[in-house]
Amino acid sequence: MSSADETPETKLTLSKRRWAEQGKFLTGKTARPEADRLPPGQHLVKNWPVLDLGQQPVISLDAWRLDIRAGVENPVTLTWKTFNDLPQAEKLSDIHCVTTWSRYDNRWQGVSTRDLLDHVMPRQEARFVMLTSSDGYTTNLPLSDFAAEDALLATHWDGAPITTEHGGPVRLVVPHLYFWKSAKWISRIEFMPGDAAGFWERNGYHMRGDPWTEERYSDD
Ligand SMILES: Nc1nc2c(c(=O)[nH]1)N[C@H]1C(S)=C(S)[C@@H](COP(=O)(O)O)O[C@H]1N2
Ligand SMILES: [Mo]
Repeated sequence: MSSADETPETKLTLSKRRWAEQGKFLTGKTARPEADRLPPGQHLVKNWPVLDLGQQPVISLDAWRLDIRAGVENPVTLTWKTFNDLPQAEKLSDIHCVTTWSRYDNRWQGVSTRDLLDHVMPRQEARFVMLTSSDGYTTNLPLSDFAAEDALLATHWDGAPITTEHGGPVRLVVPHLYFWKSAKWISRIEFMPGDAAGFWERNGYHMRGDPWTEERYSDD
């Protein structure tokens, strides 16, 4: 509800104010002592394993599209050019896979989810996100986790374009959740008022997937 004496706001300040009201920036990564860096039940690896459903779609940059149309004030179909015109970010983070491997210090470049959210502006009632990928994979997560400070749509890892097997040209990285939430070959992002299960979530895995509290499997 709006009052008559409401201060005029730009779309950007409005979206920022909504985030603040909903406490969306309060979740995400916090500083941890090195000894607490590895979540329970995880072991450290130096290599980078490949995990997917076995289909690794090869997508040319000309053909690449990212649809963000559902549940937003500014629906867009991004091309490689319009995606790369968004502000560029660099993030350093650890990977935690539910199959118990973790990999430290991954350097990612791409577009931060916060800058993407400022661009598309989820509707006020949006609370959850559904991600769809070119291999048919889907996964869901809370909007507050998608909007974490170190989450991004990554195009580069360790200074080079992300390879096809690891989800290039563009994959999501949400480092504070198990890695199955980090959709490779991302092609669609939908914002929803209620939660809905993606591929692994329909197959017994947790709706949120916090490695620190071992949210591996669903309780029911
Ligand atoms: N599109 C897509 N994204 C996906 C998957 C998949 O099968 N398809 N697997 C997920 C799982 S279970 C994990 S552990 C990570 C693995 O990413 P990596 O192969 O780059 O290590 O990707 C996640 N994202
Ligand atoms: Mo996984």
